[in-house]
Amino acid sequence: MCTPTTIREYDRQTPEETKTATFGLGCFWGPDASFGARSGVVRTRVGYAGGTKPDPTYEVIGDHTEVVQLEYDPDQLSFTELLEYAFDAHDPYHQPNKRQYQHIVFTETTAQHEQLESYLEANLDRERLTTRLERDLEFTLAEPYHQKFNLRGKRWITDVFEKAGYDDADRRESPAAAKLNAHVAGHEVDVAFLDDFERA
Ligand code: MHO
Repeated sequence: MCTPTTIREYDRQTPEETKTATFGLGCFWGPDASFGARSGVVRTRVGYAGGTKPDPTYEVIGDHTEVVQLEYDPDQLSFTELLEYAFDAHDPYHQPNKRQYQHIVFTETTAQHEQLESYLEANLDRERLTTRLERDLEFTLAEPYHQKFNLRGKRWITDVFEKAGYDDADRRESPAAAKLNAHVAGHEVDVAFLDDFERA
């Protein structure tokens, strides 16, 4: 059941140590939900990255790109698996003209960078690759309006978070919210509290 208690309990049980991964895959609402569905993805948030202009916002995005940022449990999921999902989720040989929606794979550590190199070597044609590969990540959170966008207007869910005492930032960072957002977007989500989840 989706109650304030189940949400709080689910969020309390999350792994202590997570790693982050950040991808530009077009409009960030989609990957927020599709990555949120994956086992081992603990938290999701959306924002702007990949540009140089200070303080990007949705209205004044400048030269930045919409990105999704994931916190994942390295005991359950590897960066290479996330790369598989990310490359399945876009065409690596076609880059949208609009910078806002471009494809970018960020690597934040040497280990991630090495995994990316091996992934590319094994799976893709480097010559034709148009996806941007970037190592310097400066991430700016998107507005609360864009976080877990599929929950927007779903009062029967957002009320539960409110009753649990969560504000916008708490909900954005909530592992339970990531799973619920994925679920209402129509993704298969393997989480016990969703088994008997119904619109109240
Ligand atoms: N064309 C989409 C873009 C949203 S996305 C956050 C829309 O407005 O529905 O860029």
